[in-house]
Amino acid sequence: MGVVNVTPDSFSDGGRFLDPGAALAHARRLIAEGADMLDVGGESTRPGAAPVDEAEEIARVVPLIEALRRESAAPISIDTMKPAVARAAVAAGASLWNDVTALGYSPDSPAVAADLGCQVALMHMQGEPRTMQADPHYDDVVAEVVAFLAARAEAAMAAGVKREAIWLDPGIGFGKDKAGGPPEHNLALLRGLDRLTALGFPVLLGVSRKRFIRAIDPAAGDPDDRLGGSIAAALWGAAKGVAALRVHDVRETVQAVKVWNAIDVVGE
Ligand code: HH2
Repeated sequence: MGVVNVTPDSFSDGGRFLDPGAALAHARRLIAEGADMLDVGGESTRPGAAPVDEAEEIARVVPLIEALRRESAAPISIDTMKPAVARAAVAAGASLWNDVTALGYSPDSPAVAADLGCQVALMHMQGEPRTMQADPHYDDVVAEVVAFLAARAEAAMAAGVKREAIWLDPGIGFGKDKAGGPPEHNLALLRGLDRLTALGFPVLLGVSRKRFIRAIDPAAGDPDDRLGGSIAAALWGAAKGVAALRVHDVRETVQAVKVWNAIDVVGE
């Protein structure tokens, strides 16, 4: 899943693709590089990010989704917490609602997801983006994240979302590990991915360019400098059976997964 952020302030590529032409060119490039799906977002969820008005978010993402739909069959995911944005994006051609609030932003979200009939990715986050890195706390991060996602999947199904439509995501970097502290929560979640895949839903994993890489390698201060760590964590996810990797560097990740797969097949 290749990331297309149509935002002025995303943590790794904010502002680069706010212009519709630049966003479309970037999306085309990710498809050419081997992305099986594109994740289009019009609101940054990085720690401290300011919320975006619904109409503004729709104006950022819908023209891009429409343009992509005209020229490519690649599935499109909409990265939004707002039901109205998901509705507009699905009408424009998106087929997956990627919600970092696991359909928890609005009481209407589960019913809207059921009504849209699209796929839904439910992600775990502690707190909300503005403050989530201040002081996250867990007694047992893996157990709490797995229990939360299982409960959100139940809530989605109770509202009418089909079981086959649900993806789960542990939300690496979302209310995990105090800013500047050791990466304990994120690493525990990566180590414990088996316990999430055991729920039987496809798992989506977003490790690309995230801050926990800098916590391990302080030389990786700039998000663009985190490719090696991103690929290492992506391959770990692949080994644990995740169904999709949400990445900024599609070409490099596709190559890494291909090589890893080739070795794994020979090894069987
Ligand atoms: N990470 C980001 C955004 N959306 N969605 C899911 N399901 N999983 C993730 O790990 C995830 C996500 C953060 O990355 P990015 O889009 O590059 O930054 P920003 O939120 O600042 O736009």
